[in-house]
Amino acid sequence: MEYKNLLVAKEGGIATITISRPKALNALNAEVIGELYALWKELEADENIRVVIITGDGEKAFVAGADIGELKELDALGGIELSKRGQSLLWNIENSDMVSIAAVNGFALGGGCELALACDIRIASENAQLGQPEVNLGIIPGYGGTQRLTRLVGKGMSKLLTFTGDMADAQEAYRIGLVEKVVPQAELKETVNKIAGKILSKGPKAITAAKRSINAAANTDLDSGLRYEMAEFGAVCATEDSKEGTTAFMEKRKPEFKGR
Ligand code: DAK
Repeated sequence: MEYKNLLVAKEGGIATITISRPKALNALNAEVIGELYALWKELEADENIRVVIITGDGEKAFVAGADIGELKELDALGGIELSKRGQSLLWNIENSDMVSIAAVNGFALGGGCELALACDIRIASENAQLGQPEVNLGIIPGYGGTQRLTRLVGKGMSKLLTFTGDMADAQEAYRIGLVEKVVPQAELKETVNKIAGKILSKGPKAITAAKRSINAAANTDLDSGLRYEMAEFGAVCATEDSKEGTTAFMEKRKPEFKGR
């Protein structure tokens, strides 16, 4: 499929999606959401792709939010439609067997911050600014920001950012756990590719099981989470990859994982 607002590059198991609406700082209008939804499905169907990097075009913005011009025109039904598509896109990203990394290369505001929050890992450039400024517009986060931001940085910090609409610069975002690493803009791509490559070198089944188990931690009580981990652990023990990984260690060689 052709995408008007997305650049897609695939290389050795890694897909990089660049959201490209430079005139609106890569803001998410309904068309971009629809394209991301379709592209995500396309990547899911490609069994070679195991890590997806999401970034924004240019050096100024990751995604500056939902498209405010479009939001202004929304009626109730339109709002529900947009919400359905956007929320299921982010749910698909969060619950995918593929690992997602947000390369936050500038402003990640509102829906842009929420997109980054749905990814597994966030790496920011030094010029990045993240926040949920929806209250400035008289609305609240609508793509899961109140939930995912709170789980990541805690209730108080989530409220501070959301109630004030203030942006956190990259260092502050790192300090509060909103991003996992901060690097100079010139090193962002290389850093993210290196992390993606490292993840690719591990057993695919193990990465998926670990992702599901860690996601469960945010959604369940400790006892249920531990039971979930136990079941996933049991399942990976039955994979060829777990035999290969442990045998390779004993034989002092590098494992060759097959994803089985
Ligand atoms: N939407 C549309 N256009 C945007 C935009 C946005 N979010 N952000 C920036 N632009 C456009 C600007 O209008 C400007 O266009 P021109 O005037 O050149 O035509 C161009 O991008 C460059 O922006 P600026 O001239 O403003 O650049 P500055 O460097 O001065 O400022 C800025 C950069 C990022 C601080 C500023 O652009 C800004 O404050 N932007 C808005 C950020 C924001 O409030 N984001 C949150 C949007 S609300 C929902 C789910 C989710 C949501 C809503 C509903 N449902 C489930 C229904 C989410 C809501 C949001 O994200």
